[in-house]
Amino acid sequence: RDEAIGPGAMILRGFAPGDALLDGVEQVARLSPFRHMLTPGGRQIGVEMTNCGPLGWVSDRRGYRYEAVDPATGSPWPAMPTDFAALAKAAAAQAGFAGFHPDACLVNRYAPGVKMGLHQDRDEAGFDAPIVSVSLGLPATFQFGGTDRKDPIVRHAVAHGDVVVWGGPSRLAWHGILTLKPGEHPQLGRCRINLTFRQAGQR
Ligand code: MD5
Ligand code: FE
Repeated sequence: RDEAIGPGAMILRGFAPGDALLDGVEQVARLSPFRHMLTPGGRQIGVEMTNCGPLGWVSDRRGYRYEAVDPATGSPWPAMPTDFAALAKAAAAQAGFAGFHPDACLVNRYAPGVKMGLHQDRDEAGFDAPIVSVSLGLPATFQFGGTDRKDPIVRHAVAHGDVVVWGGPSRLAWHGILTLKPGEHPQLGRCRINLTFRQAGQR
């Protein structure tokens, strides 16, 4: 069931108890609602975002960074639900990365028609720890390249409950999500949610 997709990168199909995580998403979003952030260039990001845990990823005209306080509420981000953290640690361990302690969980929400363009994740204080990504709701297609922008891109389908772990040489790989296709998920309706766990702060 586990599928290596690159050096240090692995898809764990159905590893997450998808339905059981939806309560946590709802509780996080009640305290720190989903919102469209602005790029440094002043454009709205199509994916709606919120965070939980000690640090949250934010973007505005001043740039991309991690913050302990939600700029929309003025309060700390909601606590990371204990089952979120346990799942992320178990997935990292299963992929060969023991000792993963996420301090940030970015929650991305995609409506049909929304995509995330190719990028690298470089806003964290270090790149030794892996990133753990949990897909919920509508299926999507990951684009996964190499560490060089010109490396070939391969596509992988990800569905409700799939977990992907990106570590080692794949930690700085270029990646993105193709435009979400229309559809209706039994639990989540017309959306896809992705939980992205990171060690973002200084260790
Ligand atoms: C998503 N989110 O489905 C993806 C899942 C993000 C983001 O990309 O930055 O919020 S995380 C996929 C990922 C993370 C780190 C490295 C790699 C993929 N990779 O090497 O391909 O909303
Ligand atoms: Fe990313």
